[in-house]
Amino acid sequence: RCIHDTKVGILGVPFECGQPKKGVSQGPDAIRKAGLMEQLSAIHDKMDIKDYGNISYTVNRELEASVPNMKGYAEIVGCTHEVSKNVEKIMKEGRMCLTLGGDHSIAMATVDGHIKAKDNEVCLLWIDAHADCNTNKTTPSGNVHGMPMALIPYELSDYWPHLPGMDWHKPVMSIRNVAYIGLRSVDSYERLIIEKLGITAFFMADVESYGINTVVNMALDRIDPERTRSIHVSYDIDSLDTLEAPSTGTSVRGGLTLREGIQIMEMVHSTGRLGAMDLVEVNPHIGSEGDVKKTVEAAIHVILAAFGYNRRGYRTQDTLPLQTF
Ligand code: 4U7
Ligand code: MN
Ligand code: MN
Ligand code: MN
Repeated sequence: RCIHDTKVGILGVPFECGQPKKGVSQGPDAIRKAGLMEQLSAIHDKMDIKDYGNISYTVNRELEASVPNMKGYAEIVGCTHEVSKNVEKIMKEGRMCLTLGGDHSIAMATVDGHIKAKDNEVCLLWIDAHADCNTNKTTPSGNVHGMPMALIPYELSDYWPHLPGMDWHKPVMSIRNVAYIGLRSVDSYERLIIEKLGITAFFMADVESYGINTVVNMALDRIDPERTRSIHVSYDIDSLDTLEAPSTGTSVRGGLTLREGIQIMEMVHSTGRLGAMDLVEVNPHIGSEGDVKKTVEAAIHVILAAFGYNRRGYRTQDTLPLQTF
């Protein structure tokens, strides 16, 4: 049983303008209602969890349609700035930050806040079926939840036009400190970007060949060889197989099992260097009641593993009460 304090701040981001399907903004409340706080608190008695509630933000309508092929641009600018400031604040209060989405466009802001709180000593694990590294020139959809990974690293900053209202967002992280796990639906320009920049990417075929344990170790070796950086995990629930997490907007079959999804976060937890985690793309308006329950429970399992829940059970300080045998 972990005897150290675990300080966590939870931030809800009920945002859905980065993609076209209604309902993903209900993700944070669905996850809370399923008992997240209670289950996190039960991990051990030194858990110190604070729910910062859901963010609110204002939208500058003048920004609307100011960048081609970025749907919901004005909302995205308003929301992401607020998210970045909140993540930075929560982390500067000495807490790990758990951000509940919302669609994945918010991750450019959670990573930004983390980088500002930790002076860029951050590495990033992107757990997803998709690579989310389209720019507004390569996107087949115009949906910004398919773009955050192109906004984060400085190596891609020249591929963007001027983004009005986004001057707070400084791409300072190197793509060398980023790895993907779980990819199986990658657009052809995304593949070009991954190969041209040499981004560390473990596709489902790699998970199949090496096993998830080796994949996570290889990923951490590549993105943080000194093992000193604060780890940011951006966890898209659609990394899991459709059977495990059906209630999400862009589900792709042939994904991670829940066992593999949990194992990733147990391994990250055991490094002792998890700084922040996003859990995004849970959409309680998709699928049956049973589908939603399954998806929300999967999200909670993955989160619990990140903050120290152990499938082996916990050690007791007591000795065995032998007289009872
Ligand atoms: B998610 C897509 F074209 N690549 O850009 C796009 F396939 O955050 C999907 O991973 C993006 O769920 C999926 O629209 C974004 C598409
Ligand atoms: Mn995805
Ligand atoms: Mn994603
Ligand atoms: Mn999705």
